[in-house]
Amino acid sequence: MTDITLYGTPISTYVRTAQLVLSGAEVEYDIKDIGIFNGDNQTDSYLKKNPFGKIPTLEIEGETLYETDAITYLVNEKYAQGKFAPDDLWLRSRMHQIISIVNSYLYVPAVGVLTIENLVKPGQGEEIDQAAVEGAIAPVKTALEAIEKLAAGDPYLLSSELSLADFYLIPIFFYVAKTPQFDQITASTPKLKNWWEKVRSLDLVKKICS
Ligand SMILES: N[C@@H](CCC(=O)N[C@@H](CS)C(=O)NCC(=O)O)C(=O)O
Repeated sequence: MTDITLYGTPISTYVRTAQLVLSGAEVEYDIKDIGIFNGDNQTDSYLKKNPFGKIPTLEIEGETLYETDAITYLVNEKYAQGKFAPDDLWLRSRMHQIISIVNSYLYVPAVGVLTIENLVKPGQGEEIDQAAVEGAIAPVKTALEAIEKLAAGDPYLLSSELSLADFYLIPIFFYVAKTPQFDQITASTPKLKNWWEKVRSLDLVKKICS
């Protein structure tokens, strides 16, 4: 039992982003499973912690913190001496730009559509909505091409060091790499494809995304 609790199910990409930062910072924490397909995230007790019913939520030092950007900021500053954000102002701004692209333009078509349709619905005996899948390809490609242009680092997105931007994109690649559309959506982003081949074998990534 620790005094840090992460609420959420570990299949969630945003929960995994929080876990990558927590584990990367070597923070010990407990995870309290809050499912998103079984209504756990809509119970009165969870909505008191997070009124939007989203996961993750972090409880720490008697405080409740939700929104992945806030959680990763706190954990990185408090426990990792800020090492998952580049010192250089421009690189740090690029990191926030990539995170914002993930949140605003990539997450819904990549996770909400490609991942749910291809990887979740068949397991629940539901039919894949092929029109939705087709419709998600262009917005995913636009977002990945934008990130590809900003990803000037080697081997990681911004530099030779992992940053929060990597931690946002890794859990999404973990799923979309398993979809039949992966080659199509990464056809014009060879750097990202190469990046994924490297990061997927990191111990930290294997520990959190499996
Ligand atoms: N803005 C939120 C988004 C988190 C989010 O969308 N989480 C998904 C799981 S990956 C979720 O809670 N989905 C449940 C739902 O929308 O009902 C954050 O940054 O934490």
